[in-house]
Amino acid sequence: MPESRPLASEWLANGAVLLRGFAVELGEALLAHIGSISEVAPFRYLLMPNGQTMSIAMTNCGTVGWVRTASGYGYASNDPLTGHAWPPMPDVFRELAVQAARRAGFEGFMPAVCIINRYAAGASLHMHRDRDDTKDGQPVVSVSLGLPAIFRFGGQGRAGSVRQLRLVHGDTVIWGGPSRMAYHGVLPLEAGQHPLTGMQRFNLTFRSAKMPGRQSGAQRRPRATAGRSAELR
Ligand code: MD3
Ligand code: FE
Repeated sequence: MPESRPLASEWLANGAVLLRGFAVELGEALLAHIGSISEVAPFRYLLMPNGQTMSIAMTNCGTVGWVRTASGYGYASNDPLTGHAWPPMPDVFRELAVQAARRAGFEGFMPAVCIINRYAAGASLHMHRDRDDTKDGQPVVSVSLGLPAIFRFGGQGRAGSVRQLRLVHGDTVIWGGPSRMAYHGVLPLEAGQHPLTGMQRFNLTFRSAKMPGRQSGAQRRPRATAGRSAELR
């Protein structure tokens, strides 16, 4: 693990920390696992509530996975494509996420799921909030692999200033505290070649999944609006 190496850590916003290059040394191992995971749970393009298909492909590993449901999005313990359980989260994934969270001050982070996003040239993610998907007080840890992307993030509301950040291979961001509810998105991926991923970018997000029926009354929401990407457009 890159634990002993001195590392540039940048404060991005309240609760958000960028660890430049934190995952670089693990790049090959992470990508090899992404390959084996996608043999069991293939990348797929989810349908958005507006009927269009997302431009990024997605799969999962861990005890649950992020899926399209009848009424939106949610976690499911089986892959709807295969009917089988999601592949287990590799130890190297979990260790990376736990160490990154610790660096940012989140001791005892326990990721249940890693959502794996795959971007080809032109793929983008509209500004959205991941509202209902993580347990209170737990951060989201995100790892960028392959081609660089321009990541955008704003405040708690749709209005307000949006900042842009270029995330390159190995960059790791911990989104905790108030930042977890910030609007964010990714600009269309610029075409390019990366020695490890070719023409693609991968993003891993580690989350301590909040399962339906296990949340407290204060967070319960109508099914129609439940889901971290309910606001994807
Ligand atoms: C800030 N993924 O999967 S990672 C997503 O690059 C998602 O694939 C982007 O947004 C990607 O939902 C961005 C950075 C990220 C992930 C989750 C967050 C930032 C976040 C959750 C809350 C706040
Ligand atoms: Fe998101």
